[in-house]
Amino acid sequence: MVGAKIPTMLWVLGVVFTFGAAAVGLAEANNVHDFIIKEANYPRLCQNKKILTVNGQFPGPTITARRGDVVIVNVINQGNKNITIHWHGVDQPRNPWYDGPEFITQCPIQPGTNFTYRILLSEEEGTIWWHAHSDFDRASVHGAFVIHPKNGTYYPFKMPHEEIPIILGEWWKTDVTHLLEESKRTGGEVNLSDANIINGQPGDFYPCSQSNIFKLPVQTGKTYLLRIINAGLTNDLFYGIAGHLLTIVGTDGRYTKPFTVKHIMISPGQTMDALLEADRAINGSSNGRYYMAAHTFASNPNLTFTNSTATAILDYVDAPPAKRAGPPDFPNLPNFFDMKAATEYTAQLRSLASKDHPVDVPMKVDVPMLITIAVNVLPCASNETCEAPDNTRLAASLNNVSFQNPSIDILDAYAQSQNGVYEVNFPDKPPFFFNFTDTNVPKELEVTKVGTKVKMLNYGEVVEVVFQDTAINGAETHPMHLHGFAFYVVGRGFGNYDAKKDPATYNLIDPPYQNTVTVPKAGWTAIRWRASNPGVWFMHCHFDRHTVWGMNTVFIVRDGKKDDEKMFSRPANMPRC
Ligand SMILES: [Cu+2]
Repeated sequence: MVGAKIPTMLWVLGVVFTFGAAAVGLAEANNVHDFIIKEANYPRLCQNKKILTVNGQFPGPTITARRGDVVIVNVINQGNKNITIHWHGVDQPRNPWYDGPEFITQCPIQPGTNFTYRILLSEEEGTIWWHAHSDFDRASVHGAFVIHPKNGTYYPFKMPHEEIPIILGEWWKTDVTHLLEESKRTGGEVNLSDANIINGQPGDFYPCSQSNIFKLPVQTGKTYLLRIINAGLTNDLFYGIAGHLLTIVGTDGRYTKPFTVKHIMISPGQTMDALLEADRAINGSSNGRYYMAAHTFASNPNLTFTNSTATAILDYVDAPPAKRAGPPDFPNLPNFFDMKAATEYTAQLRSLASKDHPVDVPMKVDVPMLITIAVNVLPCASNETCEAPDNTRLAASLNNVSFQNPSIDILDAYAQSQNGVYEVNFPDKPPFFFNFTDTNVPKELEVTKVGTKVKMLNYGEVVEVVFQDTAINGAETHPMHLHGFAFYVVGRGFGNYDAKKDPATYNLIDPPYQNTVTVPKAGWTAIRWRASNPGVWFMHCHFDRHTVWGMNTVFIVRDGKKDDEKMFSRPANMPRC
């Protein structure tokens, strides 16, 4: 029944399906977690606030696993609202049932009920993360997901002394559920966060925050692996550490060719693995204490943005005590609008492409798609007043379709061949061609169509998506995230994509392999992947307000012919809508 060629992970799964949940394979025994969703009090910025948490922790607990493991997470919803959890960066081969986005692959987990996720790791190695995939719950329900090499294999770089998750995020004084409801009611912009944060803390430049600033104790001569995650809802971020360089060795759960920088730019949804050499105990002006800092990269200067600088402290525990009194040195971060710094950083990302970590870039494309990205408006209903310009309601679209969540999940509708839940006509190209990135966009292009349209793919087809940003309502970067796959980022540029000229500039040798790509402001990005993962897979902007406005679509990958090319059948415990 199970052939020798099938990877271990599938073998474990075979055992589970054959003998039922009681016969949990050995690989799973030590990889079971209970995630209790509950409210907890967190004082920040001189105010007490109730936030939704996992196990009362903020940021949430780190999951640690090895490459190829099966990880089980029991989610017990003791909160007061519906929730789902997504395992961001896990391909979940054949296993969309446990991917998490609400109304895409499951109905939400209702208060007072439980749901057990079975997370199938395959080729991921490095840092990924997990987060809520319902409403704005991700603001406080998130954590690191660290995947170590298999037993007997090692990092393709020097073994670090310690590994530290650095989770960048945002803090709102207001309740994020209220924030979302207000923006839906008014149709206007979502209110800005009150601070950027590092590991849950805004740091020294915020009132009532100094005593709880995150401190990273280091020893001279040791190497540290920072697992940096942007868990924020809204902000691309610059991040750096005073007096220290960062050597980037991975992104999105894959290794990169190492490169050394003073600072990084990281978009919501992305992860960056950075080696830090602790070699400056006595060289800085404060002797042994250095700020790490993060602030917003604002690609659209016409939008207001969180102009907060979050700080934490790198603290040499072996620095001479008498000299440790002064304020820490502060890193030189690019300014808020420094497009050049952001672009130069991103351009350095390359796959490691070694013998042990080879690339497999598809050379032939079966399904070419050009997808325009836009922030749009919709008419305000006759009985309401809306806050977007000219009494309109903000929306967002891909190829001029603003995605509407269905009332039951698309995966269930697909698996049960239920009609009327979604349409299969998501367009392969935009409905009109215009000068996409010119700032004088015709007014009539601001309004979008709405619908629940998906793109059907055959098993194994190679897809190329060129994301094209548009200047409709202002150009800006968009971190586009694909579930179920990582993809090669083969090209990018500014202006309008030119199908005749631009493919000649592609990197098909060692392009970065990512799950969240930053599409440049008024520019384009080309990604390629092979659709060899049957199921229903969400694709969306990782700015959460754009997601709720509809900057999303869904790929449905049909089953292949062979048994191991088919989606697993529906687990019995799926929540009901
Ligand atoms: Cu976006």
